[in-house]
Amino acid sequence: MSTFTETAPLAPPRPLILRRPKSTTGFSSWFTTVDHKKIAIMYGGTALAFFVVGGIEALLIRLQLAGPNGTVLTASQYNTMFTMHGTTMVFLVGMPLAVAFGNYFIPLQIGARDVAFPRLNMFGYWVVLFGGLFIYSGFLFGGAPNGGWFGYAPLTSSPLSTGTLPGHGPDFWVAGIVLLGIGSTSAAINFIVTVLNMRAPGMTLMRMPVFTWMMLVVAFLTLFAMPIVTSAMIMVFFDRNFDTTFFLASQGGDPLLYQHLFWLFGHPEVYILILPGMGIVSEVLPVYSRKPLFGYSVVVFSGIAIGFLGWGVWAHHMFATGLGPVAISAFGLSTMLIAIPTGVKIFNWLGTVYGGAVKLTTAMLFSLGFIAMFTLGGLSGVLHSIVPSDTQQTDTYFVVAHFHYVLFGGLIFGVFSGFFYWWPKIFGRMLDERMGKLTFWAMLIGFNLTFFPMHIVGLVGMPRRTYTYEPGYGWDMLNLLETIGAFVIALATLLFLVNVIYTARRGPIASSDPWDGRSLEWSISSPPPEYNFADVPRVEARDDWWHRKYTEDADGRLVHLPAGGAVDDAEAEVAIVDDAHAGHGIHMPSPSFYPLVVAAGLPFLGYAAVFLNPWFLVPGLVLILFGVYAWGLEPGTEPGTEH
Ligand code: HEM
Ligand SMILES: [Cu+2]
Repeated sequence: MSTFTETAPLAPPRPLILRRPKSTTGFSSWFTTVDHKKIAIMYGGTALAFFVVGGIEALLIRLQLAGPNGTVLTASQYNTMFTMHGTTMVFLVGMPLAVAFGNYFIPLQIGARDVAFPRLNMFGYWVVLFGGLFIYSGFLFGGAPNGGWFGYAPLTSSPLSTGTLPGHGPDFWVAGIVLLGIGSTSAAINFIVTVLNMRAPGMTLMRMPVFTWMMLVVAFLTLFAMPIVTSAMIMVFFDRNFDTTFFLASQGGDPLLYQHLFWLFGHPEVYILILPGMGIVSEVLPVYSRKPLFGYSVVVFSGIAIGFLGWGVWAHHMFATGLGPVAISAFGLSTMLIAIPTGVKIFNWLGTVYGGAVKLTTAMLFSLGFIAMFTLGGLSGVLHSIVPSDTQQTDTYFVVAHFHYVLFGGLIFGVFSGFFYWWPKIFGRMLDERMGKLTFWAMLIGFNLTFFPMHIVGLVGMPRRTYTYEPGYGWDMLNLLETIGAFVIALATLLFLVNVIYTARRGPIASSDPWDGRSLEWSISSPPPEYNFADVPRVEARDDWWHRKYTEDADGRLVHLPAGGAVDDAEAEVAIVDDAHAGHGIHMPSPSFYPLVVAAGLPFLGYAAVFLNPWFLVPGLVLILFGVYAWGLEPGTEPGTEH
């Protein structure tokens, strides 16, 4: 029989190897934060930095092609530039930007205090940052990727290809994509669980804001698409290093297998990049049209339909490979089909604006620009789905024009719309509208100047991934225009950054609801407190916040509700004070070191793969195992911390 010699402690002592970080403010807190809003800002800042880098690469490409016989880059540098440009824009700009907005606004829009897995969230961010730096470190250590953003095997997989692809370029690319896949999968899992499990009472799925809906679809696409490309990467890695022959035709392998795997990932990836933009636009248009979104459920279901159909069209990237008439007819048809839900969405957006009290703010301009540019890109996409014309257009600049209309028009215009719309909520200050409008017009004009002529040079035969060309094909003038346009886009981007820096100090303070918004994020202060909602809201309708502000009189006219409605500035102040008060007793997850430790171990595994040097595994595994162990033992919330 044992006897108690002292009062038993309530919980067994925890073997904490490092002291738990306490601070949620100040510089060091950025390395340990688990706050979804701070992590979102880090994602956004990182993605913008990579946008500048990818943009500089684009400018170098365009300088090289500005006139015939360009000498700005060597052929091999050119290969590196377009590969890194594409890889950067897709994996280090597009996906992280979407995750940034999702991270910030999914919890706010569904009335949650955080995402489901705050530390996994933090982990995902650091993996993406380290993964990006890892790929770029190829420039220092033996060759940056140079096999194009689709890294076609056997170009990238054959040991024989060392002649065409000297150095470690493909190795960095292969390992880097796997790392980035780990990061985006973490975010996807978090979004799915957050949306499905953490909605405020009354927030049914069909009351969710469209942005959150689209991010849910994106998260599922990411979750299913990344394993496919990861498998392909591992096979390339094995072909390169361990004498397998998955993709080597000379030894019984099949290069087409790589293309199937890549595009089975790659086409859904395109929707991973565009659906967030569609979601943002679906938030912005109703607010500045002062009307509810036209056909909410149709917009949601067409988004889901795109999510499903996007899996059935991958082989339209392979029409020129001789798949056979039945296969290409089927994929041609399924590709035409996907234009239907897309067209339906465009119709709904126009229906939202039509007859509305439209206010042409910068955010609204970018959303309208999105619709126009994306529609043009969609139309040239339909041309690609017609197999005979695709056979002419494929791998020409016509394709480059098409996918920039879709990606730049769909992703970048959507994201800029989101910047101007949500900036006041995130940073508590308004961006300058005059500078913003100038940014928009410069970007719209620069964009069309850059990419419209690409349709024409493509149709008259300029191949994509052309390093240089002779004069006399009729390409010179158009290429010069494209280059000038690219610099106009660069100016527009610069102006946006100036706007950000300028308004960080001088910008007017934003009220909690500066645009008279419709969704829940506008019901709390700008920026929101760490715990988001002092009282978890009870949701009674779609556009709940709007319905708390307005009602209809007997004649169906909108009436502003005096009380309980929009918080004006004075009330917002009070609300903040109240929040701080109410915040007492709300327990938020505590900061942590360990997700950063685990993430820091992963690039070492990458280097081990690139250099086939097992010694890199040692620091990598030490960091990962220690980090995972400590993370596992650490409680989610430290008792006795402030929140
Ligand atoms: C400043 C604006 C941009 C300019 C001037 C630009 C220019 C170009 C050019 C000229 C190429 C073709 C290179 C070649 O085939 O030799 C290219 C390729 C590409 N761009 Fe852009 N681009 C811009 C922005 C973007 C954005 C925002 C995205 C995506 C979100 C993007 C994604 C891609 C991709 C995926 C490729 C294909 C790379 C490859 O073939 O491996 N670009 N870009
Ligand atoms: Cu596709």
